[in-house]
Amino acid sequence: MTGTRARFEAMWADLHPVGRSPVTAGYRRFAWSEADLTCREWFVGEAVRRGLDVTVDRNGNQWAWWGDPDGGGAVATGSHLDSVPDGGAFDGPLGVVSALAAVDLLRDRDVRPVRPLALVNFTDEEGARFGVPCAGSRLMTGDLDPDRARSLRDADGTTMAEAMSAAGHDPAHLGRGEEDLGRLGAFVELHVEQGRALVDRFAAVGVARGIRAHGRWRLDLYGQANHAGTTRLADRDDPMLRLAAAVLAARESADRHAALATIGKVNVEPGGTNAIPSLVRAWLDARGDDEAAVRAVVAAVGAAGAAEPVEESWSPEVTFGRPLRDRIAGLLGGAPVLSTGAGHDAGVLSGAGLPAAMLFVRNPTGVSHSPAEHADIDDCLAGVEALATVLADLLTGQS
Ligand code: HGY
Ligand code: MN
Ligand code: MN
Repeated sequence: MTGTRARFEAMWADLHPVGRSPVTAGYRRFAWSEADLTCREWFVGEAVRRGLDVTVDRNGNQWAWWGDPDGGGAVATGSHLDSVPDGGAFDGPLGVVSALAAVDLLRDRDVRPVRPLALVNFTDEEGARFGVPCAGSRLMTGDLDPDRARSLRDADGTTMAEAMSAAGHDPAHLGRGEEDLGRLGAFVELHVEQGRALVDRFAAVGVARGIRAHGRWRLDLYGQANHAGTTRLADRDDPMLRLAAAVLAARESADRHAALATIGKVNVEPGGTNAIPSLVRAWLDARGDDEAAVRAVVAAVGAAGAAEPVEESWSPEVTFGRPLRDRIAGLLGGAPVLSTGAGHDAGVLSGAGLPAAMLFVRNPTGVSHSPAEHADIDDCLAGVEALATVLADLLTGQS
């Protein structure tokens, strides 16, 4: 594995500084930003170095091909390179770097694919800039309307269409990629685990059972701007009080419905220390074992905040298909099978009917969406080995 270790660490070292905050050590690789474009250029360089043909689909997703893209039943693997604000180094990039390292390993072992292999960097998986997660894969599957996507705005008011155009990608052709989907026979995504299941099982690699239902809603809480020092309490219409009620309701209803609810992003207007806000805009991230539980939490939060939650994205519960999952678990000697509450492009593709699976790599603390996110190099190499084993089987075995 020394060759793999050296190659993995060299790629990791190249990516490591891109979009990393010197203050927090977290990453800010937002879709179509300078940091994201640098990551995209890095991906192309690594692919070209391996003689892979790089294409960009109508939705901006990058594909690096080993074999003829139209060879039929392609196996795809990869993940994303964008991040949440102050995200960790592994969420997304581990899947992309491992895919490249797995190609090297397959070639070391003289594996001769009978079907094409595509390495993919899905664009805008986190939805950190424009608010819709898995935007690149949702556009590809038709799960995200292209007109809605083009008009999504970031915090500065820049639309996704403007950001894409500025990055040199024409947004005019966004939409379901029949041809792109038609090329694929299966998708396998390797991802750092965002939890402690593998730690608790003393296992380096696991296989995904499925993804819990989850979505994002926006609460617009309007109030009456006024002076903090002269407005009597009885005369106030302060939306902050409704935000407080909504946050407490989120925790209470999530607990009651065995769900998870987070309000991690709040915008206050006008944002003056000595002014009662005119508007408090808050985003709810709710997740649960089924849709009913999630929607019960959303309803409770809306009632507490006295505002109708505006749904910005919805991801139904995903159960990855047993044939591919069992084939992979078998290849990996009965690796633990785990469910997750984190969304992934593999879930979007599975929901669109493509056989999809995920491999998880042990995260010693389980912490993610944080600069503290980590995976030990030996576990990363175990992930590459596992991915190469799975790809060798899928690329040479019976489809
Ligand atoms: O939010 C998620 O579950 C994923 O990180 N996009
Ligand atoms: Mn993430
Ligand atoms: Mn991810």
